[in-house]
Amino acid sequence: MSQETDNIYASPHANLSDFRFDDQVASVFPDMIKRSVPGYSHIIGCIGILAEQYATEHSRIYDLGCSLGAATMSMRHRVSAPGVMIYAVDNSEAMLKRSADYLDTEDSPVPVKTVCADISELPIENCSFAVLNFTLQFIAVEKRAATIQKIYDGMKPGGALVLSEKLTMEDTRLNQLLVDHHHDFKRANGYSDLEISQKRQAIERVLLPETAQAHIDRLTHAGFKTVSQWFQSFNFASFIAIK
Ligand code: GEK
Repeated sequence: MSQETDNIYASPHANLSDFRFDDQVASVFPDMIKRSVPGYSHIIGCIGILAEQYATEHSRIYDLGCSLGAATMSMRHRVSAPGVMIYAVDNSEAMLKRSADYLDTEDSPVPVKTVCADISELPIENCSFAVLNFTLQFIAVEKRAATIQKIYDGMKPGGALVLSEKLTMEDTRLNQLLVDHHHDFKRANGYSDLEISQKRQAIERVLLPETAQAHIDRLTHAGFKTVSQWFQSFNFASFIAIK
């Protein structure tokens, strides 16, 4: 993976435009996400462990909003069921182009098909395991229920979805506390106050967090029988939903 340092917001931007997954972001993405999302590497490792458990013979795994393919690579290292194909999907051409560069360097018996598509419009079929690792938060709130429903409908009984998201807390004081601690985390990882505040402004109209309960309700309403939050670090969490 690229070792380029994220300094996109290090100097003042006169006109801050909305955050986009363009070539500049793709070129620093591994550094950006590790320094910005508490628990990211742990979640990526656990996604591989879960995929190994849930992937069944001749089924599909979907990595939805795959970016550079970190979750795909983690799953690829562990899945042993025969005939599994991983669909690594993203609507950013810049991300997908770089993901193909990384994935092609690996020799693995688990084939990966990269797909440039909007996940809210992608057909899902024969799925045993799906991953939405910090992706649903970028989809318009009114499209989220249909997206989750489509994943459920295309999933085999016993299959599972991992959904990781930045959260907002119902309690406004707790919410502010966790936002502050997240910024402490970023500062401890070398981001300046200017970088933190410019990134926040750039992303606030693009990344729309919801409460844990909103996610649990949506997953349950789609039909998932078992829904559980299995991870949280500050205001970042991950859920597993089993059909
Ligand atoms: C990881 N999962 O490293 N359709 C497809 N892709 C989308 C859409 C959409 N509608 N909206 C956003 N994306 C990755 C990290 S990053 C999270 C995911 C973050 C894509 C977008 O292009 C980007 O690559 C990804 O979702 C979100 O495990 O940057 O906070």
